[in-house]
Amino acid sequence: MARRTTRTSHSEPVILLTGFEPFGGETINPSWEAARALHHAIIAGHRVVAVELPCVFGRAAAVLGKALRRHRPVVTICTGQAGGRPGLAPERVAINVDDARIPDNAGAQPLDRPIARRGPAAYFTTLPNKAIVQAIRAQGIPADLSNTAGTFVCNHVAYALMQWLARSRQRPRPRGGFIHVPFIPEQVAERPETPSLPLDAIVEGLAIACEVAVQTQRDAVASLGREH
Ligand code: PCA
Repeated sequence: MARRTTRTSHSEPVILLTGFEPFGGETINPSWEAARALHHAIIAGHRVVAVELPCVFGRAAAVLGKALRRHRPVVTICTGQAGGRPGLAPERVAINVDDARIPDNAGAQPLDRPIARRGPAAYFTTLPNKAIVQAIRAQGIPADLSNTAGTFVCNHVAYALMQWLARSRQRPRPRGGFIHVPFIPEQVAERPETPSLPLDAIVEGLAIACEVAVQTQRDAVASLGREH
């Protein structure tokens, strides 16, 4: 179990942990519920600061940018809901496209639009994703490496985060990435065939991710790839 206390002297280096507001007709977003449960936790000598992001293209990246400037985190983990996934899923990559299947919470539905006109096609995230998956699984919580964060607001935020980190002059170089989380049981009460994970397990999984992220410089070598 990731050891955490809640002492809040403000001298520790910061882990920024973001979650999203509800979207797509849901009344709750487990990513924010889990992130806020860890607000002010002390994990491996680092203080967690949780920030809620709007599920809105552009504005979500702006709120994230403000939090990055304010807190100067050494590690940033953005999280979002991925309904239908069975476990926590660190994302390997963020791609330079907004292509929304549904409108965001401000009614915008960009199609095939680059996030950054002159930006690279994609960024790899810089968390030790495989070590995180292994450590979460070791606590009996389902997790898997994901190779696509989709093309909605989560991917948009992951791309904005990685662009920010690539340009950062902070040293040592701050690291970051994105973790998708499943529904929690109350969201699937009427569709019990859809997978879910109790909120406590998601919170624990994210605490483990924070701990591994600050303690692991070089990712684990593990066979977590897939054919398709
Ligand atoms: N999930 C969405 C956006 C906000 C969230 O929690 C996504 O996966 O893009």
